[in-house]
Parts: sequence; C-alpha cells; structure tokens
Amino acid sequence: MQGVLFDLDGVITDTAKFHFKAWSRLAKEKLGVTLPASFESDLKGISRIDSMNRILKFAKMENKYSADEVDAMAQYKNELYLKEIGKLTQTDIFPGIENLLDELAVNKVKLSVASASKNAPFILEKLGLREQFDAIADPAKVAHGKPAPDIFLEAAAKIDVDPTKCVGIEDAKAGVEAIKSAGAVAVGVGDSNDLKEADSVVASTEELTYSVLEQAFRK
Ligand code: G16
Ligand code: MG
Repeated sequence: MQGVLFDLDGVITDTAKFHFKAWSRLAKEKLGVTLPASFESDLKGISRIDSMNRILKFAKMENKYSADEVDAMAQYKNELYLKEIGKLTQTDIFPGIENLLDELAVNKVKLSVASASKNAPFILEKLGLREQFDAIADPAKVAHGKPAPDIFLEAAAKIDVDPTKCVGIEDAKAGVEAIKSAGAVAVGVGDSNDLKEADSVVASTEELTYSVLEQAFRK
C-alpha cells in the first residue's frame, strides 16, 4: 500500500448535516417545499448541481427555471453552507482519523482526498488537517461523479501512485463502487450490508488503523 484515498464527508467529518440544513432552507425559501429527512443521506456524494436538480425534481419544478436561475440558487445554497462549515474545528474530526493519518505518515504512505466537494480544501483547513494530506483532487476537473471512478483516479494521479497500489476509504455505496472501478482496494465505513462491494468494512472510523488498511490491501 503506497497511497490512501480518502472520501471526506462521512469519513473525515460529518458535513451531510450542514448540506441538508442549507438545502432545506433554500428549498423552503425559494421553492416553498419542505425536504424529507431522507434527503440528508440521498444527497451524499452527489455534486452540488446534481443535488439542486434532484431537489427541483422533488418540488416538481424541473422545467420552471433557466440554467442561470438554477446556478444562482445553487450558489445561494453554498453561501448558507459556507456559514455552517465556517464553524468547524478540530473537535469535529471523526474519532480515530488523526491517529490514522499519523500512522500512515510514519509508514510513508501518500495521502490524497477524493471528495465531490469543491469546499474540501476549506473544510480541511478548518479542521486543521490541510497539511496532513499530500493532495486534494479537484472535483471541477473530473467529468463524472461517483460511482464513476474519475475522482479516485484523479486523487491517485495527484500523489503519483498507481490506483492498484492504493486503498480508498468510503462511507457510501456509490463511493465504494467508484473505488473498485478505479482499480483500488476499497475499505468501507458503516453497515457491511450496505457496503457489500467493499474489500473490507469497519463499523466506525475508530477502527481505521494502518494495520486494518494494510490487511485489506494484502487480502
Ligand atoms: C460531498 C457531499 C455532497 C455534496 C458534494 C458537493 O461529497 O456528500 O452532499 O453535494 O460533496 O459539495 P460542494 O457543494 O461543497 O461542492 P463527498 O464526496 O465528500 O462525500
Ligand atoms: Mg462520503
């Protein structure tokens, strides 16, 4: 194992609750609809514009607005979201992650972030983790979102490690699929029934250690 490719939301910290809060406010204010709680998990790993389109579809307003109006709404959501994530601190890092990053650094494993979020650099800065990563893949540069492999291929390329020498960590089914199609070894965090395609699954981030990743890689 020469590289580890990290998903952000659900692996390093919980941003889904802030995305949901911002989308809910946008939906209420601009579209007059209330989003069901299921949208919090349904939008995980889905790009900003695809999330916006799913919400318009839910509101039965998919043809009501011009592309510029839709962009403006997505931008407004991002402003609301930025206010929320501006409050993130080191205490919001999931248990076990700081220890894992230290262990990987000691073992000279390169670390890259494979998040669909354009705000990933800002989030890592707020968490005090920016310096721990060798690279952050830019989602604006990839053609297809998860479950396509693109963001994981880009994350591996940025640390100059072949994807087959990497372990990817994900909490979402589409993310695990993306890791596998990129040719990397997938470690899932969460329910093993949901993440069946992963090479190895742990119940929580606390269980993520260098040795667990190395064992998954050698399997
Ligand atoms: C995250 C979230 C998604 C969000 C996407 C884009 O993905 O899970 O809900 O829509 O990023 O975020 P932004 O609007 O900040 O660019 P990931 O891949 O970190 O789980
Ligand atoms: Mg995730």
